Amino acid sequence: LRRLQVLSPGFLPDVGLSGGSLRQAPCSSSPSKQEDSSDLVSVPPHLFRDAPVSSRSQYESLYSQSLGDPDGFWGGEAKCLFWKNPWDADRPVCAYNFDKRKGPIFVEWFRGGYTNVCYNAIDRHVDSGRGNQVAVLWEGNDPRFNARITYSELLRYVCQVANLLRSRGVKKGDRVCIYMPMILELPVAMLACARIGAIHSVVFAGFSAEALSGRILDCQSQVVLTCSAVRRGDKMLLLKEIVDEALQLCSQRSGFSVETCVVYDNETAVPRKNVAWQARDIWWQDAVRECSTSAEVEWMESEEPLFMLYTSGSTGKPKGVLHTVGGYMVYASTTFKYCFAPRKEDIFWCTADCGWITGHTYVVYGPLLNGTTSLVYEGVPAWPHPGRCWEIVDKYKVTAFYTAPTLIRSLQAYDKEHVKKFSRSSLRLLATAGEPINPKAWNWYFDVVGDRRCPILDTWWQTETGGVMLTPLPGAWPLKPGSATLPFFGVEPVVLDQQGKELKGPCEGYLCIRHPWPGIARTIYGDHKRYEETYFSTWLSYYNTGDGCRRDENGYITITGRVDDVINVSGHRISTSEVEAALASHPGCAEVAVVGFPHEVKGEGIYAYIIQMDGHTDRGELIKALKVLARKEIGGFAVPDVLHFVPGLPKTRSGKVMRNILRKIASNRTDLGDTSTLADPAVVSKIISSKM
Ligand code: 6R9
Repeated sequence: LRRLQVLSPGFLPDVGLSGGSLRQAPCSSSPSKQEDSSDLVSVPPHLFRDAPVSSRSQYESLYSQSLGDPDGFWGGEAKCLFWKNPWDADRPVCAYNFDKRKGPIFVEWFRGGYTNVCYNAIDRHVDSGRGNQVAVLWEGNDPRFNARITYSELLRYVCQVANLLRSRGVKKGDRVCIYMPMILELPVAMLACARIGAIHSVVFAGFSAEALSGRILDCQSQVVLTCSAVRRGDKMLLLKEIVDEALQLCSQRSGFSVETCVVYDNETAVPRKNVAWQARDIWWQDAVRECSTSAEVEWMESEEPLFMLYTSGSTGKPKGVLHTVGGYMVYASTTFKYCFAPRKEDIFWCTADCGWITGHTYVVYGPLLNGTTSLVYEGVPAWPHPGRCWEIVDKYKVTAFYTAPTLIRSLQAYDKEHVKKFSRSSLRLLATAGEPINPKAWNWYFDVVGDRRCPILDTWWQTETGGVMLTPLPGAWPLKPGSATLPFFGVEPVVLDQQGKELKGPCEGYLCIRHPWPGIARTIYGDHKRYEETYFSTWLSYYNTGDGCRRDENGYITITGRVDDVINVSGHRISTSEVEAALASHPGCAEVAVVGFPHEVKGEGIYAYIIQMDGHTDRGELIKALKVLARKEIGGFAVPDVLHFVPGLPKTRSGKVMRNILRKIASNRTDLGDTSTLADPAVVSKIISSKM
């Protein structure tokens, strides 16, 4: 029996739960004991009385409207933004084909409408008298450096950069590669592109020259925007050197040469005179100074491209996921409004780098489209001390904090004191994205960081979805640790079984989406066939997310991980994240990654990589305890065959654990592929040498 934990006596959650009793999910192969041990958590809704949605019943009726009358719902949301020309009234707001058998896959929203995302994110607020409000707060890696820019100032700055780009020949439809650290100029550069209709391709400034050159070549960007160098934590990154090397690779490999490279002079990291210079290079500051502070807006048809962003698939080269103007703008704006229920005085801090989709949608576009103040942080989370994040929260009175579970897990390894010594009283909302959050990390986030006052939005979505797809809405229904709960408006998730049959009620299977929502990516740049094959071929007539999920009788959806992370042990389908959650709940365990490996008897065995918590010494006891936990939380079949203690895990720079590498190490394979794009490539050999 599940206990409903109500933290505020006056608040009864608005769900059809009678006492909260739960049946086991019907799929015999779905071990869900791990979930049974976690309670539903209700947070007193007083912090969100003015939220656009404040109860589940209100959500249900708006949700049905969004599915039943997309024209009414999305048309209404789109009208909150400025359109130079309205979209065609004589056709539906959305036209699409999700079924290959009926012809090419396509999605279109708001056809015939003309707008501009930069205009909506900045000019609109200035025009309505909010020019003096702070648009972006910036905190440097070094706590002594910070800056703030109002909407009016941002408008002038963005216009200057737009003019600079135009003066270098950039026009509508051209690709501009942005390889910059988290300085104020990064959002400025993105918005300047959006203003003139150029397609920005932000490449995370942590990728190698090799990776950067591949991305520049793929989209043939004639202009690159970068920065001389940056300090992150104790490390110095010489970005301009990396760009030079990448551009050399471009010309060596295919004779492609970039015409202009604009370099922001970051004197706090490296003096100007130390930066190697080429004929194509110009200094950002020198060039910007010469440019006018007003720039015409390029009015864009709704389906024209806004940006592309490269993301890795399970195979092959990175995909340039392409988003278009109208749909992305409406989706970024609408999801931000409902999920984060922004108030005028809010300070919104999303820790994601603008090099990832979360940075695009919830550092830049979502907050600015809503006229909110967004915080940009240049540094790393636990530097120079493990409490840096909470110090920043207090310094700027941050009201909403949005981060990745990996950050929570890494901070959780330190003493609570590093959190508790900061007040955090300005916080009213916490959120996560990017990977499953295990209940232990969730509870730490909720108890220690949020003092059990702040709802946690576990938001599930993807680069391809443009914005949040599954999420709790703050204060509107009880939370469940580890579950992204319910679909956002206009999103109709379906759960399929192995045969592609839609499952009803509580179940477990493959997560797909039935209809398009405005934020769905329209294609993979230059490779529409790959788009069709990746997302619309496994299951015909749905968008295939590639994730597995479980739905309970409350309708709550819990992501069980990428489908390829599912292992099959003696016929039991086990999600690796489920085993991970069980093991990670032990206090001696700092981080865990679980993969399958070939096993003579069981088909697949379970191989667990464990990072032991600092100060926890008795390994023998820990091994025993972990086995007991897996057995207790999931079942005997879920007890790992191998428990391998490692000093670190191979992670991408956005913090995702690269399970394919771990899988190969577990099966003694040596063809580990390219490990150079890992956050710390050296960790791989450390893991191999620690293998018993
Ligand atoms: C936004 C972002 C997408 C993949 C996605 C899924 C995983 C994201 C999650 C989550 C469980 C969540 N993922 N959010 N898994 N719970 N709340 O991260 O986009 O980098 O494209 O990654 O991340 O596996 O399919 P992206």
